Amino acid sequence: MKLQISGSSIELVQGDITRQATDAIVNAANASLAGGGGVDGAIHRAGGPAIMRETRAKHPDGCATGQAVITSGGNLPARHVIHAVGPRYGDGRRGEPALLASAYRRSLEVAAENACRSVAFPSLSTGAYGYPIDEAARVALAAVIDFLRQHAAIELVRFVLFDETAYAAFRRAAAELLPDGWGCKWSHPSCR
Ligand code: AR6
Repeated sequence: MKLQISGSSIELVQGDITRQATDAIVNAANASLAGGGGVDGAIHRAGGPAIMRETRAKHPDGCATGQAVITSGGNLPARHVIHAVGPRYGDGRRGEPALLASAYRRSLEVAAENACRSVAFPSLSTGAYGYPIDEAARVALAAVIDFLRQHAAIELVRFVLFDETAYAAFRRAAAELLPDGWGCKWSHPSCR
């Protein structure tokens, strides 16, 4: 599914973020940038040890929740990895939505500062960190739409959703947030 926001596009696809040839892919990292499971494990496995070496050298103090830092992409098709730290979900009243929105916004700011025009995101915080997928999808899309309305530097944001549940949640959120502006340029029957 493809959405148009000002001069930029948002794509929703189901797939594996490590295979994306965008200028940058975003990692769902932890605050110590220590590596882990989920997307983080997959990115370091596919990208090779150079990413962790650079992370340790450039960001020895880690990265606060809601923030993002950048490294090169090692062996990945993407040139850069942006390591973003989403919040662990508690009860939803501990600032989780603002921290999650910040992780998306900061990732895009860091991408723009590093001349990236296309960025692929996983669904931050919705695996090990337990953020409910429907709420997370709304926060993620709203944050990206807000950013793209104000900045022309990023031409493409692709959400790469690992499973059908996450993909469906993002599609529902897109239909809610942009009731007139969503649609698939390929017109798959399933996208109508
Ligand atoms: N491509 C795209 N999405 C993926 C992939 C992939 N290859 N693999 C998993 N997902 P998670 P978090 C989805 O747990 O919740 C790590 O240990 C997955 O289905 O990766 O932000 C870090 O080191 C889920 O929907 O990230 C942190 O300690 C989404 O990515 C912690 O987990 C996010 O799941 C971060 O937790």
